[in-house]
Amino acid sequence: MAFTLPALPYAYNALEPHFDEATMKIHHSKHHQAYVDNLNKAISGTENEQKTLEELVANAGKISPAVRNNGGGHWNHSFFWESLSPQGGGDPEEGLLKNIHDTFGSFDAFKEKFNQAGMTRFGSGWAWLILADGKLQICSTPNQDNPLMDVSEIKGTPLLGVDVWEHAYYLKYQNRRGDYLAAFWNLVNWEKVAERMHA
Ligand code: MN3
Repeated sequence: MAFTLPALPYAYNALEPHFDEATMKIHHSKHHQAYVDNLNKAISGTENEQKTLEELVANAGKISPAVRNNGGGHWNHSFFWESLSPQGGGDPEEGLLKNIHDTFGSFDAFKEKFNQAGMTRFGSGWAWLILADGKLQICSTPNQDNPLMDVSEIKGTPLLGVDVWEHAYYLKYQNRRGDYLAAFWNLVNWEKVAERMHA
């Protein structure tokens, strides 16, 4: 079963002015599409063709780098698009907000720590809010790895993630990763994040 590119749950220009239309279009239709295409190429004619994306990601350390990188790229981007919304931003719902307060001290302290994870990820990668042993935790991963992978230093269930590859922000923000992360908070789909936490 070949993997396919999921449609964005909103228009390319729907996240303006925070994430610009050109970046969203290239990011989804070129970058994400390439991960899907290269994943399909890498699994074609192998036993991995029968596996789900979740199975491939969970066994990243036992599969080829091409499947790990492109499978991770496909999973991470599909997750990222769903984490954003034109109606996003603001505060999370009460249960999630309380959990954030209890874990990080305050919502601002949480955002600062998450931003720091994104800022200090050298080169390309992702910053994450995860649920590990029932507790919220912030971490980051290199390249297209994620906390579901057996190879990940810190493992858990991703609740929120942000792409800090330059392709995610360079057109609008150039080298200003911090400005991109600041804009990201205006788009976070907290309903989706809470739904993942309660799942
Ligand atoms: Mn990307």
